[in-house]
Amino acid sequence: MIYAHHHISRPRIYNPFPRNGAGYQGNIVDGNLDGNFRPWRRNLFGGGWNRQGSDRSGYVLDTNRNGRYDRGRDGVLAFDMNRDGRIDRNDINNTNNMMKAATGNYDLNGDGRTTWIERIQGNALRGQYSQLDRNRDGRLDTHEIARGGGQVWIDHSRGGGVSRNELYSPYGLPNSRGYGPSQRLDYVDPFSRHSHTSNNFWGGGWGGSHGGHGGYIPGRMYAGFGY
Ligand SMILES: [Ca+2]
Ligand SMILES: [Ca+2]
Ligand SMILES: [Ca+2]
Ligand SMILES: [Ca+2]
Repeated sequence: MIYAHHHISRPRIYNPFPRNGAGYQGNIVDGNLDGNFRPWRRNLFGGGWNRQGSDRSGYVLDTNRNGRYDRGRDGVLAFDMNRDGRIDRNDINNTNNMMKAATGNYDLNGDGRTTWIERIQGNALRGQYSQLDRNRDGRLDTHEIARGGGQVWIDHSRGGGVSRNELYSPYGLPNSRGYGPSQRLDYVDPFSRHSHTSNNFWGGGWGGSHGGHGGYIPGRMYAGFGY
């Protein structure tokens, strides 16, 4: 996947017609969940304006496939990391940290060095990830996410707060135009930084298959629609 292997140059694309249907999408690490109005620094890999390691960050599923986080459109992966029965922004930030740590990146605050405290935290987070990844294939699939209590947060109100009615099971997400629950989150792969969604009701139709309308070729991005 282009998100992991840099020998394939990843184009910087502004796609005026983002594809909203099923298929592959990139994951944005350290996504700036409060929008693009702050002077974050540019993400090295074109993932938008981020401040790495901010406690306001999240692990974004770029479901409208434009390379940046869009509040109310894109999903944010959310586990109840402190197990207090509710999901808040700390959980969401720690989910982002866990997804980084899963790949061996323990520089949680993104300042370019890994302290011994980050190493301890990162080790623990990596352990949490490997418990979620029950079949040890490196990815979290729908069942693994659900069994771990994971949800997808879509900030419909665009205010940055997490409401209960903004949290979705990985089995039933609205798509990035707000239709739903029409999609299933098939898996999230932190190593190659992509995820995949399928249509629940039109599976195999437009955008639902690998080689069809929703097909995906590394290095290219298509304007198309899932419906
Ligand atoms: Ca987006
Ligand atoms: Ca919590
Ligand atoms: Ca650090
Ligand atoms: Ca797995």
